[in-house]
Amino acid sequence: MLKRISALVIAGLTALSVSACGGGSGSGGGGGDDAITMGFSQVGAESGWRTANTKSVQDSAKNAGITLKFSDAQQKQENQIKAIRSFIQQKVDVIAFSPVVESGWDTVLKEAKDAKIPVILTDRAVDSKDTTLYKTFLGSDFIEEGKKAGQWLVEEYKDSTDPVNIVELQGTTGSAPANDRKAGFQEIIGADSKFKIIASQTGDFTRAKGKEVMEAFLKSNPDIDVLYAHNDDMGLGAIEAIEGAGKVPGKDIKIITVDAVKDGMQALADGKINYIVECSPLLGPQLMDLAKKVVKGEQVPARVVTEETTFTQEQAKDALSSRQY
Ligand code: GYE
Repeated sequence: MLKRISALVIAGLTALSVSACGGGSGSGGGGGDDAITMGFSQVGAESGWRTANTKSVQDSAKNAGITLKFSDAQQKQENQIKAIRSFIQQKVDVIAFSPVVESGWDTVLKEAKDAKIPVILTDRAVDSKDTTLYKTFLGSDFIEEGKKAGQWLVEEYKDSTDPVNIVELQGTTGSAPANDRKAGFQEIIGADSKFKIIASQTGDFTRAKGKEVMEAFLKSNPDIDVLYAHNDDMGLGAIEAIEGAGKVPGKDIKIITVDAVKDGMQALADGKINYIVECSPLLGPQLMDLAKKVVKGEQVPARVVTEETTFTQEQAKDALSSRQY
Protein backbone atom coordinates (compact mmCIF):
# COMPACT_ATOMS: atom_id res chain seq x y z
CA MET A 1 0.00 0.00 0.00
CA LEU A 2 2.69 2.43 1.04
CA LYS A 3 4.74 1.30 -1.92
CA ARG A 4 1.83 2.07 -4.20
CA ILE A 5 1.48 5.50 -2.71
CA SER A 6 5.15 6.30 -3.22
CA ALA A 7 5.01 4.91 -6.76
CA LEU A 8 2.14 7.27 -7.42
CA VAL A 9 4.04 10.16 -5.91
CA ILE A 10 7.06 9.37 -8.05
CA ALA A 11 4.90 9.09 -11.17
CA GLY A 12 3.29 12.46 -10.69
CA LEU A 13 6.15 14.03 -8.85
CA THR A 14 5.89 17.65 -9.84
CA ALA A 15 2.13 17.92 -9.75
CA LEU A 16 1.84 16.12 -6.45
CA SER A 17 4.68 17.77 -4.63
CA VAL A 18 3.33 21.19 -5.47
CA SER A 19 -0.15 20.34 -4.24
CA ALA A 20 0.99 18.26 -1.26
CA CYS A 21 3.06 20.90 0.41
CA GLY A 22 0.87 23.93 0.01
CA GLY A 23 0.32 23.85 3.75
CA GLY A 24 4.03 24.20 4.49
CA SER A 25 4.77 24.02 8.19
CA GLY A 26 1.18 24.76 9.19
CA SER A 27 -1.18 22.37 10.91
CA GLY A 28 -0.78 19.22 8.90
CA GLY A 29 -0.92 20.70 5.40
CA GLY A 30 -3.90 20.75 3.08
CA GLY A 31 -5.01 17.48 1.51
CA GLY A 32 -2.66 14.50 1.22
CA ASP A 33 -2.01 13.96 4.94
CA ASP A 34 1.02 11.67 4.98
CA ALA A 35 2.30 12.49 1.51
CA ILE A 36 5.64 13.92 2.55
CA THR A 37 8.49 14.61 0.15
CA MET A 38 11.95 14.93 1.66
CA GLY A 39 14.97 16.36 -0.15
CA PHE A 40 18.11 14.74 1.25
CA SER A 41 21.60 15.97 0.41
CA GLN A 42 24.16 13.34 1.31
CA VAL A 43 27.89 14.08 1.76
CA GLY A 44 29.06 11.43 -0.70
CA ALA A 45 30.13 7.78 -0.65
CA GLU A 46 33.53 8.18 0.98
CA SER A 47 33.37 5.41 3.59
CA GLY A 48 31.65 2.26 4.80
CA TRP A 49 29.88 4.44 7.35
CA ARG A 50 28.45 6.63 4.62
CA THR A 51 27.22 3.67 2.56
CA ALA A 52 25.42 2.29 5.62
CA ASN A 53 23.98 5.72 6.40
CA THR A 54 22.63 6.15 2.86
CA LYS A 55 21.00 2.73 2.99
CA SER A 56 19.47 3.51 6.37
CA VAL A 57 17.99 6.79 5.08
CA GLN A 58 16.64 5.21 1.89
CA ASP A 59 15.16 2.15 3.61
CA SER A 60 13.56 4.18 6.37
CA ALA A 61 12.02 6.65 3.93
CA LYS A 62 10.42 3.73 2.11
CA ASN A 63 9.15 2.21 5.36
CA ALA A 64 7.76 5.55 6.50
CA GLY A 65 6.03 6.20 3.16
CA ILE A 66 8.13 9.32 2.62
CA THR A 67 9.16 10.16 -0.94
CA LEU A 68 12.88 10.76 -0.97
CA LYS A 69 14.73 12.98 -3.40
CA PHE A 70 18.29 11.86 -2.79
CA SER A 71 21.34 13.77 -3.97
CA ASP A 72 25.01 12.78 -3.58
CA ALA A 73 27.35 15.79 -3.20
CA GLN A 74 30.60 13.91 -3.79
CA GLN A 75 32.15 15.58 -0.75
CA LYS A 76 31.70 19.09 -2.22
CA GLN A 77 29.88 21.87 -0.41
CA GLU A 78 28.97 23.65 -3.65
CA ASN A 79 27.07 20.52 -4.79
CA GLN A 80 25.16 20.44 -1.51
CA ILE A 81 24.19 24.09 -1.84
CA LYS A 82 22.98 23.43 -5.40
CA ALA A 83 20.97 20.42 -4.23
CA ILE A 84 19.34 22.38 -1.42
CA ARG A 85 18.42 25.20 -3.82
CA SER A 86 16.88 22.70 -6.18
CA PHE A 87 14.86 21.15 -3.32
CA ILE A 88 13.59 24.63 -2.47
CA GLN A 89 12.56 25.18 -6.09
CA GLN A 90 10.79 21.85 -6.16
CA LYS A 91 8.94 22.85 -2.98
CA VAL A 92 9.71 19.69 -1.02
CA ASP A 93 8.05 19.43 2.39
CA VAL A 94 11.26 19.03 4.36
CA ILE A 95 14.99 19.21 3.64
CA ALA A 96 17.51 17.03 5.47
CA PHE A 97 21.22 17.14 4.90
CA SER A 98 24.53 16.09 6.30
CA PRO A 99 26.75 19.15 5.88
CA VAL A 100 30.16 18.21 4.52
CA VAL A 101 31.85 21.09 6.38
CA GLU A 102 30.64 23.22 9.30
CA SER A 103 30.86 26.76 7.85
CA GLY A 104 29.21 28.65 5.04
CA TRP A 105 25.56 27.59 5.24
CA ASP A 106 23.74 30.72 6.43
CA THR A 107 22.68 32.05 3.03
CA VAL A 108 21.16 28.86 1.69
CA LEU A 109 19.56 28.01 5.04
CA LYS A 110 17.93 31.45 5.03
CA GLU A 111 16.57 30.75 1.58
CA ALA A 112 14.94 27.56 2.90
CA LYS A 113 13.55 29.40 5.89
CA ASP A 114 12.10 32.15 3.68
CA ALA A 115 10.46 29.44 1.56
CA LYS A 116 9.02 28.00 4.83
CA ILE A 117 10.66 24.64 4.26
CA PRO A 118 11.90 23.11 7.53
CA VAL A 119 15.48 21.84 7.60
CA ILE A 120 16.84 18.95 9.65
CA LEU A 121 20.58 18.52 10.11
CA THR A 122 21.60 14.92 10.18
CA ASP A 123 24.95 13.40 11.18
CA ARG A 124 27.06 16.60 10.98
CA ALA A 125 26.57 20.06 12.44
CA VAL A 126 26.81 23.58 11.02
CA ASP A 127 28.38 26.51 12.88
CA SER A 128 25.59 29.00 12.06
CA LYS A 129 24.93 31.33 15.00
CA ASP A 130 21.25 31.57 14.08
CA THR A 131 19.86 28.26 15.28
CA THR A 132 16.38 29.09 13.94
CA LEU A 133 17.75 28.24 10.50
CA TYR A 134 17.15 24.55 11.22
CA LYS A 135 14.66 22.63 13.34
CA THR A 136 16.89 20.03 14.91
CA PHE A 137 20.23 18.26 14.66
CA LEU A 138 20.27 14.46 14.79
CA GLY A 139 23.64 12.76 15.14
CA SER A 140 26.56 11.68 17.28
CA ASP A 141 28.51 13.65 19.84
CA PHE A 142 31.88 13.72 18.06
CA ILE A 143 33.69 15.42 20.96
CA GLU A 144 32.63 12.56 23.19
CA GLU A 145 33.94 10.09 20.59
CA GLY A 146 37.33 11.81 20.58
CA LYS A 147 37.39 11.73 24.36
CA LYS A 148 36.65 8.00 24.42
CA ALA A 149 39.58 7.41 22.05
CA GLY A 150 41.83 9.46 24.33
CA GLN A 151 40.64 7.70 27.48
CA TRP A 152 41.55 4.30 26.06
CA LEU A 153 45.02 5.55 25.25
CA VAL A 154 45.56 7.03 28.70
CA GLU A 155 44.54 3.72 30.27
CA GLU A 156 46.68 1.68 27.86
CA TYR A 157 49.84 3.63 28.76
CA LYS A 158 49.07 4.32 32.41
CA ASP A 159 52.14 2.41 33.67
CA SER A 160 54.58 3.94 31.21
CA THR A 161 56.59 7.13 31.63
CA ASP A 162 58.20 7.02 28.17
CA PRO A 163 56.99 9.42 25.49
CA VAL A 164 54.13 8.08 23.35
CA ASN A 165 54.44 9.21 19.74
CA ILE A 166 51.07 9.55 18.08
CA VAL A 167 50.18 10.18 14.44
CA GLU A 168 46.69 11.35 13.58
CA LEU A 169 44.68 10.84 10.40
CA GLN A 170 42.05 13.54 10.42
CA GLY A 171 38.70 13.40 8.64
CA THR A 172 37.65 15.89 5.97
CA THR A 173 39.12 19.31 6.73
CA GLY A 174 36.53 21.63 8.27
CA SER A 175 33.99 18.87 8.92
CA ALA A 176 32.38 18.59 12.33
CA PRO A 177 33.63 15.04 12.98
CA ALA A 178 37.22 16.00 12.10
CA ASN A 179 37.15 19.15 14.25
CA ASP A 180 35.46 17.51 17.22
CA ARG A 181 37.19 14.13 17.20
CA LYS A 182 40.49 16.00 17.24
CA ALA A 183 39.41 18.37 20.01
CA GLY A 184 37.95 15.66 22.29
CA PHE A 185 41.03 13.46 21.91
CA GLN A 186 43.39 16.38 22.52
CA GLU A 187 41.49 17.41 25.64
CA ILE A 188 42.10 14.02 27.26
CA ILE A 189 45.68 13.30 26.19
CA GLY A 190 46.72 16.94 26.74
CA ALA A 191 46.63 16.34 30.50
CA ASP A 192 49.82 14.24 30.27
CA SER A 193 52.84 15.61 28.41
CA LYS A 194 54.18 12.15 27.56
CA PHE A 195 51.52 11.98 24.79
CA LYS A 196 52.85 13.72 21.70
CA ILE A 197 51.05 14.12 18.39
CA ILE A 198 54.08 14.10 16.11
CA ALA A 199 52.13 14.34 12.82
CA SER A 200 48.53 15.12 11.95
CA GLN A 201 47.01 15.38 8.50
CA THR A 202 43.73 14.84 6.70
CA GLY A 203 42.98 11.56 4.96
CA ASP A 204 39.54 12.85 3.88
CA PHE A 205 37.80 9.86 5.54
CA THR A 206 38.83 7.55 2.65
CA ARG A 207 40.84 4.34 2.59
CA ALA A 208 43.04 5.44 -0.32
CA LYS A 209 44.00 8.73 1.33
CA GLY A 210 44.52 7.03 4.68
CA LYS A 211 47.03 4.71 3.07
CA GLU A 212 48.80 7.49 1.19
CA VAL A 213 49.16 9.78 4.20
CA MET A 214 50.25 6.93 6.48
CA GLU A 215 52.98 6.02 3.97
CA ALA A 216 54.26 9.58 4.22
CA PHE A 217 54.05 9.51 8.04
CA LEU A 218 56.08 6.29 8.13
CA LYS A 219 58.75 7.72 5.86
CA SER A 220 59.34 10.84 7.92
CA ASN A 221 58.78 9.38 11.41
CA PRO A 222 60.74 6.24 12.28
CA ASP A 223 59.31 6.00 15.78
CA ILE A 224 55.50 5.88 15.69
CA ASP A 225 53.79 4.21 18.67
CA VAL A 226 50.14 4.97 18.00
CA LEU A 227 47.85 5.85 15.10
CA TYR A 228 44.59 7.65 15.84
CA ALA A 229 42.40 7.61 12.71
CA HIS A 230 39.15 9.57 12.69
CA ASN A 231 37.38 6.67 10.92
CA ASP A 232 37.79 2.96 10.20
CA ASP A 233 38.36 3.39 6.49
CA MET A 234 41.44 5.60 6.93
CA GLY A 235 42.67 3.17 9.58
CA LEU A 236 42.22 0.27 7.17
CA GLY A 237 44.17 2.11 4.47
CA ALA A 238 46.88 2.88 7.01
CA ILE A 239 47.12 -0.80 7.96
CA GLU A 240 48.12 -1.56 4.37
CA ALA A 241 50.82 1.12 4.57
CA ILE A 242 52.09 -0.21 7.91
CA GLU A 243 52.26 -3.78 6.62
CA GLY A 244 53.93 -2.50 3.44
CA ALA A 245 56.62 -0.93 5.62
CA GLY A 246 57.25 -4.31 7.29
CA LYS A 247 55.61 -3.41 10.60
CA VAL A 248 52.84 -5.19 12.46
CA PRO A 249 49.64 -3.16 12.88
CA GLY A 250 48.13 -3.51 16.35
CA LYS A 251 51.53 -4.43 17.84
CA ASP A 252 54.38 -2.27 16.50
CA ILE A 253 51.90 0.53 16.03
CA LYS A 254 48.72 0.56 18.10
CA ILE A 255 45.64 1.75 16.25
CA ILE A 256 42.48 3.50 17.44
CA THR A 257 39.68 4.31 15.01
CA VAL A 258 36.09 5.57 15.04
CA ASP A 259 32.89 4.12 13.41
CA ALA A 260 32.86 0.33 14.01
CA VAL A 261 31.74 -0.69 10.51
CA LYS A 262 32.09 -4.39 9.68
CA ASP A 263 35.52 -4.17 8.01
CA GLY A 264 36.84 -2.19 10.95
CA MET A 265 35.39 -4.67 13.44
CA GLN A 266 36.96 -7.54 11.49
CA ALA A 267 40.39 -5.87 11.68
CA LEU A 268 39.82 -5.28 15.40
CA ALA A 269 38.89 -8.94 15.96
CA ASP A 270 42.00 -9.93 13.94
CA GLY A 271 44.20 -7.85 16.25
CA LYS A 272 45.20 -5.26 13.63
CA ILE A 273 43.22 -2.47 15.29
CA ASN A 274 43.32 -2.11 19.09
CA TYR A 275 40.19 -0.12 19.89
CA ILE A 276 37.19 1.30 18.05
CA VAL A 277 34.84 4.03 19.21
CA GLU A 278 31.41 3.39 17.74
CA CYS A 279 29.58 5.96 15.62
CA SER A 280 26.21 4.75 14.42
CA PRO A 281 25.16 5.44 10.83
CA LEU A 282 21.67 4.05 11.36
CA LEU A 283 20.00 7.44 11.61
CA GLY A 284 17.21 6.80 9.10
CA PRO A 285 14.32 5.76 11.38
CA GLN A 286 14.81 8.68 13.78
CA LEU A 287 15.22 11.08 10.87
CA MET A 288 11.88 10.03 9.35
CA ASP A 289 10.12 10.39 12.73
CA LEU A 290 11.54 13.87 13.16
CA ALA A 291 10.60 14.78 9.59
CA LYS A 292 6.96 13.79 10.12
CA LYS A 293 6.75 15.89 13.26
CA VAL A 294 8.48 18.91 11.79
CA VAL A 295 6.22 18.86 8.71
CA LYS A 296 3.17 18.78 10.99
CA GLY A 297 4.58 21.79 12.84
CA GLU A 298 5.09 19.80 16.04
CA GLN A 299 7.79 20.71 18.54
CA VAL A 300 10.98 18.58 18.36
CA PRO A 301 14.08 18.64 20.58
CA ALA A 302 16.80 20.96 19.28
CA ARG A 303 19.38 18.17 19.55
CA VAL A 304 18.98 14.41 19.29
CA VAL A 305 22.17 12.53 20.21
CA THR A 306 22.84 9.01 18.97
CA GLU A 307 23.65 6.37 21.57
CA GLU A 308 26.99 4.68 21.07
CA THR A 309 29.49 2.35 22.65
CA THR A 310 33.15 1.29 22.25
CA PHE A 311 34.79 -2.01 21.30
CA THR A 312 37.93 -3.83 22.42
CA GLN A 313 39.35 -6.73 20.40
CA GLU A 314 37.49 -9.29 22.55
CA GLN A 315 34.21 -7.39 22.31
CA ALA A 316 34.60 -7.16 18.51
CA LYS A 317 34.86 -10.95 18.24
CA ASP A 318 31.52 -11.29 20.03
CA ALA A 319 29.77 -8.47 18.18
CA LEU A 320 30.92 -9.26 14.63
CA SER A 321 28.31 -11.86 13.69
CA SER A 322 25.40 -9.59 14.54
CA ARG A 323 26.86 -6.42 13.03
CA GLN A 324 24.39 -4.87 10.60
CA TYR A 325 26.78 -2.67 8.68
O1 GYE B 1 32.70 8.79 10.85
C1 GYE B 1 33.06 8.78 8.50
C2 GYE B 1 32.26 9.39 7.41
O2 GYE B 1 30.13 12.18 9.53
C3 GYE B 1 30.09 10.61 11.28
O3 GYE B 1 31.76 10.59 7.99
C4 GYE B 1 30.35 10.85 9.85
C5 GYE B 1 31.71 10.44 9.37
C6 GYE B 1 32.11 9.01 9.63
O4 GYE B 1 32.89 9.52 6.25
O5 GYE B 1 33.37 7.45 8.25
